[in-house]
Amino acid sequence: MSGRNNSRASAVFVSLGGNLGDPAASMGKSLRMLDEDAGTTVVRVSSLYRTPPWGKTDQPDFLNAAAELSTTLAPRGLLDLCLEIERRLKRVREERWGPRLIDVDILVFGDRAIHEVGLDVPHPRMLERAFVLAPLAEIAPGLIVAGRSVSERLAAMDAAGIERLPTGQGWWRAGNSASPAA
Ligand code: PH2
Ligand code: MG
Ligand code: MG
Repeated sequence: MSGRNNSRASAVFVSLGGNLGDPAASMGKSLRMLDEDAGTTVVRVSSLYRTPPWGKTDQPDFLNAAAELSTTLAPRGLLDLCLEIERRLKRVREERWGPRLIDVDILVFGDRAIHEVGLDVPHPRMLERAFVLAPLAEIAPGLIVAGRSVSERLAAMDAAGIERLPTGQGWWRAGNSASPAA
């Protein structure tokens, strides 16, 4: 069931990405909507990264970022909120790994291991994806996932083509127009 996870806030990490429309604007709106949820606060946000498409390579480069949240939502409640945000930003679910306006994925939810329909935490593919680990290592290099730190995992990985943009960490706040030219 969704709903509040009582009053204890959990440290949560999410990844954001997109490669259609204005992904920086969509990612910024997503973070502001998360922050506006009564039980959820955006604690820290990475810079924006330009990343080559992974999985299906004949599509435009993505922008990606990672954020730390503090939330009193239960994992399923946070998932529902992420999906609702994607819907409000007019995301249409199309082909797997294909182009998208916005994607908001839960990576880590405190120390929880969750294997339910539609909700696998830690995210089962995050450790294979430099586009997830590079922004995450900027905000949480010492975070341990499956026994090793994010920075160690990133160092052992091919991150060719991933570019950290000079946006700083405040790009997502209203009024900041960090959108790099497409
Ligand atoms: N998301 C995907 C598939 N491929 N590639 C990059 N670089 N960034 C993404 O966010 C991404 C992807 C499906 O979620
Ligand atoms: Mg995804
Ligand atoms: Mg997703």
